[in-house]
Amino acid sequence: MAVLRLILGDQLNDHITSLQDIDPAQDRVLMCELTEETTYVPHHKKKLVFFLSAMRHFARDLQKRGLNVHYDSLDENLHSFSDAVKKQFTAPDPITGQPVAFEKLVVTHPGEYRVLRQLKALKEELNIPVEIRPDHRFLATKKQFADWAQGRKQLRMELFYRQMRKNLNILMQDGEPVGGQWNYDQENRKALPSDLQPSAPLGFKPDAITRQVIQQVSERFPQHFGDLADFHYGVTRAQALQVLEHFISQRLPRFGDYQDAMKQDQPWLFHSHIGLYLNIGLLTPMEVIRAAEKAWQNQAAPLNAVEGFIRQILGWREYVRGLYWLKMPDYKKLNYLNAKRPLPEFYWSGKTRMNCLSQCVKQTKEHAYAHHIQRLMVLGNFALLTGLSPDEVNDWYLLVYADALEWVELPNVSGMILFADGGYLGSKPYAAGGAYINRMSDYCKHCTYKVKEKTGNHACPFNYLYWDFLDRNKETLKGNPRMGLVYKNLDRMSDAQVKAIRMQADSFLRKLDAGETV
Ligand code: FAD
Ligand code: DLZ
Ligand code: SF4
Repeated sequence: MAVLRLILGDQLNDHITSLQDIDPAQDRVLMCELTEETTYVPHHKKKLVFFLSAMRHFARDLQKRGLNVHYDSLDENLHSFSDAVKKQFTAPDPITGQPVAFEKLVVTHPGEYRVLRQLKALKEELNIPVEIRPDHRFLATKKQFADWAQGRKQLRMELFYRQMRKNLNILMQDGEPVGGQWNYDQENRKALPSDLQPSAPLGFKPDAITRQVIQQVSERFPQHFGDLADFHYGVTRAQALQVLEHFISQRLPRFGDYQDAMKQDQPWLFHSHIGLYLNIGLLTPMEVIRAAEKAWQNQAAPLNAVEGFIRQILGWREYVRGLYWLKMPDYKKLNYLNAKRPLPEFYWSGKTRMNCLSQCVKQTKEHAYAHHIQRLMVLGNFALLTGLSPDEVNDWYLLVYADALEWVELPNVSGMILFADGGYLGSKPYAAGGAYINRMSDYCKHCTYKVKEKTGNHACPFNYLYWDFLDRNKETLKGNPRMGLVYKNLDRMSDAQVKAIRMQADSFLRKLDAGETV
């Protein structure tokens, strides 16, 4: 009997488990553009173009392979996966005039808890068998992660990463890490020299399919955040592979050195810009890791760069995915620091005198991209220090970045930047004053605030917000062994100093709440 095979928008891979054992003579592949998926958060316009165009290209390629693909475009106005599947079970087949009696629905495990719940509900809703297959694109299964986490008081990415290196024999020799160390991060914190110019990222001219999607997105989602101009992302596997090759040859050698660097008007630096392709299925983590490892074996890139890059994918990416499935659905509700402040307007407009924030928002708006340190130490640090509501911050990160899907966005936001999980993901909050941003960027040179001033009208707000954050959350954070030193420093401050910090932070936060430009 025929099988209906549903491919979700982030499962664009020929080897996806839902396509294994397909019988091209009988089975039907279903792909659908849905109101719910395009609007459950109002995604950045470029993210929408990326997803919808990549989906259309993938469907076209499956059709070229001789598969029977039913593709519902936005014009069908279907709301949810449930509506799209229901239609397949009830609508008459164009040839026989009768609905096809599918034996079952087959789908690969979705990336989001929200969608998993919907797919599970389909069983009862439509009274049909639904087979949810594992997603083999990830390198650790949900169970492997849960087994690793079992009995551990604290989960630490570094330990998980070492285990993954051993399990998969990556950058290993005779059971030991190559070069004798697991981690070369101490070499990976250089500021960018002023005369070093990263090459432009590889871009692609939109083809007819992408141009049509751009038109539709501009008409249907005019109120969504983000610019549509100059869409240059790849939308096929062949293009994603070109981006990977370009990164390995042009940028990987310096990825490590300048991983944490930020520079005025330079959004791309030495990063790979492949997160969106990995997350949608156009690249697989293992092929990316092997390509980087090969570059080191061929002496085309140094170990600090290759190890640092591989750790992001084999370590962080797998770790946050494991954590997401281990802790959902409760993870989404966590708010350890009881943060409640609404998201300031400048996260949309970029209108702030704080140059670092304005740069990061501007780039996010233009490209649906910001690199890790911008997300973490500028946009994230501000959200942490000013106590922004985890729900609002999560929604923002989920909609603004082309690589954002909840399984990876949520642990990074609630865990890594907001410490809303109380320390499952990281052992302490990533809080920092302006000195860190000044060390890693040239933003402060272009800012109206003075990064060296601690208080006063011209002082960099990060400086007093940092101490005010520590002071405000003293009861909750003081017991954290990794915060001992900073609390000792706070305790050494005179009452007058603490009072000045509190007053200045209070005045800043009032302005922020009143919608004034800060
Ligand atoms: P590179 O710097 O070149 O890194 C290579 C790859 O490593 C990335 O493509 C990504 O797949 C992986 N990676 C690196 N860091 C992480 C991490 N912390 N978690 C998971 N994977 C990682 N990444 C997403 O893919 N989607 C998100 O929605 C997302 N939201 C984030 C939100 C916050 C607050 C922070 C701090 C980080 C977030 N990240 C997210 C992680 C990281 O910032 C992006 O993966 C990265 O910036 C993508 O750009 P790139 O491909 O050039 O990455
Ligand atoms: C992100 C996204 C968007 C914007 N649109 C669609 C869509 O129209 N149809 C679809 O199947 N998937 C889309 N996606 C990706 C889904 O949101 C993603 O598959 C789920 O979040 C499950 O991980
Ligand atoms: Fe950002 Fe402060 Fe530097 Fe201005 S001075 S760019 S606000 S860190």
